[in-house]
Amino acid sequence: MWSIYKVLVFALVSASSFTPVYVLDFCQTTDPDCHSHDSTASNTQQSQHTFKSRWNMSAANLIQDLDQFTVSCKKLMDAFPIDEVDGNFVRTVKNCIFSKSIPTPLKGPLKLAAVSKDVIEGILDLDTAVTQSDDFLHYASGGRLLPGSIPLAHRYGGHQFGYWAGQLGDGRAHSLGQYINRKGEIWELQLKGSGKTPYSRSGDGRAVIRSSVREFLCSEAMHSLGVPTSRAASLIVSEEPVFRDQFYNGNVKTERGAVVLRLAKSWFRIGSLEVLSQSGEIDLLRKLLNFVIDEHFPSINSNDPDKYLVLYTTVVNETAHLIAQWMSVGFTHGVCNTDNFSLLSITIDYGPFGFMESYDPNFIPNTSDDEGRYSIGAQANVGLFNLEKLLWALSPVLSNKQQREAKIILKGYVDIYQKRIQQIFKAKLGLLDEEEDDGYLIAFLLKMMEDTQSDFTMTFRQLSEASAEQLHNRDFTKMWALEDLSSHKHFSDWLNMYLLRLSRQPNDNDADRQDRMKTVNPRYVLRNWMAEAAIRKTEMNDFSEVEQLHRVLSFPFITQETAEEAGYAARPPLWAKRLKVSCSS
Ligand SMILES: *[C@@H]1O[C@H](CO)[C@@H](O)[C@H](O)[C@H]1NC(C)=O
Ligand SMILES: *[C@@H]1O[C@H](CO)[C@@H](O)[C@H](O)[C@H]1NC(C)=O
Ligand SMILES: *[C@@H]1O[C@H](CO)[C@@H](O)[C@H](O)[C@H]1NC(C)=O
Ligand SMILES: CC(=O)N[C@H]1CO[C@H](CO)[C@@H](O)[C@@H]1O
Repeated sequence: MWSIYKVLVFALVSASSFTPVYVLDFCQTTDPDCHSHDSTASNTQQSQHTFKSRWNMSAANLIQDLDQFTVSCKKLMDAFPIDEVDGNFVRTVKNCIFSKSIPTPLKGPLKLAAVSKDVIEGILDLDTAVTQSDDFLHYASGGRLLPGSIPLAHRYGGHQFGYWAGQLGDGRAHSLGQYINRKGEIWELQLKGSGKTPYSRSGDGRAVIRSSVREFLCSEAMHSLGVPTSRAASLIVSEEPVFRDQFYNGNVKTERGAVVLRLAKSWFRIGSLEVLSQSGEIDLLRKLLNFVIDEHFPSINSNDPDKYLVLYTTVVNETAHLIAQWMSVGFTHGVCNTDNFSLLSITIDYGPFGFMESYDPNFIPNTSDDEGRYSIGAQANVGLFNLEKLLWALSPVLSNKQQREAKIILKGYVDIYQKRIQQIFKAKLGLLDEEEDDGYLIAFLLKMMEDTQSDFTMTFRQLSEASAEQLHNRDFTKMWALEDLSSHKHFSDWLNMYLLRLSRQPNDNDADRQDRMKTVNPRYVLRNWMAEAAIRKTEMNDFSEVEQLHRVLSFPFITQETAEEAGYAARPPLWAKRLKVSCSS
């Protein structure tokens, strides 16, 4: 297996010809505030300003009444045969893509623990005020169905930890239907933790507060970091007892059930295709592919005889880009099975994920993953594995010639990934143009970070915040990550090389470099200890910290007073080191 370090060094010694990207498009182009420069503004002012300019929509235009909010299952139901059997009992399902499945209401009292205004208003066109109603609590937790909703559970399969696992499917998620918003975008709404489905296997169909807080916060934080991801609209907690063996050590604890209302343009996965190929349902495979192409890949011509090959090419490219973006912020997914990999190449299924703190290519967020199959450094390779499985799933609808071409395309994956990684890390260092030694400069830095266990996020951030003069004078007061890094015996060599490299950028100045770097190097990421503190409070019905984290992480590139006071950019507290990720969800 590769590690990111090996991948980088490998890429960096050889690669040289590509177009450099000066400022990475980490944010939504429609989002004027995303690239705004560092400023310590008061949070409320800042978010009000941003909310307005983000949507440019007066409250009067938003839907005020939940009865007016309808979703539709028509497209999905018209496109595919639906499981003929009803009922939420576990079974093997054939010849369909979905089973009808009614959510099981959570036992009350229910409480709204968090809501994403960005999603509620910006995607769902709803006035946030409606989330304060009892109706919303029931709609968004599975107790009542939205107008038009016929809840569905999706049948899929997948390779888990390297092996074919057979039928998997939505075991605790229900698709409520699609919503087409004012911008004409199609979004599929899902509840997670809403009870058993035909695909629950031995599970209880529930999700606990712990894992739901993590999914809510992380999916929204990833969006704000500019990483393609599913979104979260709300988090509702209940008093329903749920039993979990958190560390798989026989120690079962009673936790509380929770439901996240989440959305994505589509929830189809590599495993959605694999299950059809595996069971020889080739007509249905073709139907699903045509549907996905028509609905989500408008640039692919549906009459093109090579359309499945073009789809494959697109997924290979976008998966490489997605994983490179994960690496750029130290995100480790934790369970990159083929059924947790989206066909639209967005991040889905937040489970035992983690943001790497001390730089370590072997960082593993899932403490039970002893082999390190899904360590941060292995992610690029796992992406390749999953794309191989995708190619296998597509083979029945590809001619021999197309299969040969697809294999060549797959070979190109490594190259796409490495080029992207190099662009990203150059941008993280503020490098313009191109020089032969750029790769060496990056690899050198990462090696020093590894040796000194420097914090990944804050090393890059503090390099952005330090002026060239400060760097030159090694004036790292309050820059704890750079202090750690500078203990390396080769630090001065590297620093001299870096400063010289920066001084050779004729169309640049130091302030521009800093500004540029601050738009790609976040100051705040969802560290485990931060999530943990919010989880503990949420479990006691105190939602203030979830809200605070959600707000802070919506502007990860901007220094914020509340975040500084909370220590979100400070050296992690001592207790954080002893923290184990809660794996069962
Ligand atoms: C907001 O929308 C109005 C009307 O559609 C438009 O005239 C105005 O320029 C927009 N403002 C911004 C900041 O986009
Ligand atoms: C590959 O994907 C990236 C990210 O979505 C996109 O910007 C780029 O244009 C794609 N490249 C090709 C050749 O399609
Ligand atoms: C963590 O890794 C172990 C060992 O591979 C695996 O059995 C377990 O399912 C993983 N946890 C999650 C939540 O995926
Ligand atoms: C977080 C999450 O949803 N992970 C899923 C990934 O896929 C496995 C099956 O391979 C599921 O069991 C997990 O729930």
